[in-house]
Amino acid sequence: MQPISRRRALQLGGLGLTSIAVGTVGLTWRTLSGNTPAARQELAEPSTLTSTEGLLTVRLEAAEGPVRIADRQATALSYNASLPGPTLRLRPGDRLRVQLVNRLDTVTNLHVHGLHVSPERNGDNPFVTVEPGSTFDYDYRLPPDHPPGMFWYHPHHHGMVADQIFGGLYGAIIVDEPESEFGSIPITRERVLVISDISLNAAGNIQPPSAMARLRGREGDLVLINGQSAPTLEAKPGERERWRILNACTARYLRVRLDGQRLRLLGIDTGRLAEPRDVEEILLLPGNRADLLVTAVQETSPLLALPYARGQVMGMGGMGNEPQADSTSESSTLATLHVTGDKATPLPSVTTRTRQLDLRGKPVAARRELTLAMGMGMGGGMSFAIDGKEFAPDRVDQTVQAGTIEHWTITNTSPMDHPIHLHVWPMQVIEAGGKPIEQPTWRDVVNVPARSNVTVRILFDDFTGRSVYHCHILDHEDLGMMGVIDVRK
Ligand SMILES: [Cu+2]
Repeated sequence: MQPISRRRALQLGGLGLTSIAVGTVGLTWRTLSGNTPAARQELAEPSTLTSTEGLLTVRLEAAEGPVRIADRQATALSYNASLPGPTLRLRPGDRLRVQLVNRLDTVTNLHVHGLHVSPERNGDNPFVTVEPGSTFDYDYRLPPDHPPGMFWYHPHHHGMVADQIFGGLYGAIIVDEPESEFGSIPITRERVLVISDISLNAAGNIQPPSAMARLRGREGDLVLINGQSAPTLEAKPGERERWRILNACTARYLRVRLDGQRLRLLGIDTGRLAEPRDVEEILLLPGNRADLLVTAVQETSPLLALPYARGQVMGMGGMGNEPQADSTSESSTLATLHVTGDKATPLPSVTTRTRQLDLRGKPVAARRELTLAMGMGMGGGMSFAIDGKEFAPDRVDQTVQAGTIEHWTITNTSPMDHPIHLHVWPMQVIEAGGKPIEQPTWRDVVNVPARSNVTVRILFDDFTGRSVYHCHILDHEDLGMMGVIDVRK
């Protein structure tokens, strides 16, 4: 039997079926997963695989099967039977070889999100198809000047992406600072925090989203951190931690707060800010990562994800059984940080400075205007398009000259925000809503707010080949909001 969704339950409640609805809703994975403080677990990290002598060779087996989620046995998708998959730790100049084994009953492939590597052949090629029961050998070569940061891997086969990531297929990649800079940030410890969301029914199986949830971009009713539900972290007063936070959610925007402690942002997505910046809140779009210094100050702080209003799917009255609700996520407690014990010996202060590349004022080879739109499609369904076209793998939408800088203005005519992601080449955001940004930021996922626009500059420095740009609300990408870029010599 299909368990009744909470919204559906509310509707049934309105029809006088409250007792039935409540009875069913009581039996979800979330309520079974013990939310009492005694049941809370310490945060555990995914296993880490580190390169040696410039090489990391990994076998990733994608399969459906038993896996621990929120401290119980569920049935989901995972790499190597763990959710998240192993963390891959690299240095600039390294070679990463991944043997992807597809034990799923659907096609898949692998994308290394944010890595600046070749998109051709068995590199970061989103056009590869790995059939069920077969394997594919990926070979990624990081340039010696690859920026440090947190990146991640996940499937990217068009039409399958949202289901496979929501189901549990993701893992972190960390590119450390080059040897010469290692140790430049004194810390007590480092933590990898992979945030994801999922919906499971009472039996612990994945709950597929409704048609309307796909249009909005599905948000799971469980928000996980390293596959756990609201775990605890401990630190001594004065300790300084480096947190690498990934938003691996399929569509959920995360407004992350940790009130009471001191937060300094080292970078978002790729590379580092010119210098650490004090922050109170970080907005992480789906796919974004934060490199954050946390200095323990106060006794206890919840790590919160506050609601973010992504807008509405308009003109969809009569579609599906659900009311026309907007896409504002609920507030959730991701974890709790307990600061206890004796005061730690103070660490040397952070003096790190980095020179950031600035593409403003540089010669631009081409200016492009891209338009993200939602509308009624041919068959009466909703269409998600870029420049009026849905994704077609054999059509090239943007041809770019390698070795040049381009200036892209991306306009969103729809009533929902869309986070735009370009593979391989990071974007420097220079304008938002037509106004220049004082301190331009480097991102590989950029928010294009509802009925607004952003302007970015992109350095197509070295790699050639075909790749993609798309909305990182992965249901929208699967529904067609993706284009093909071809960078040629
Ligand atoms: Cu979108």
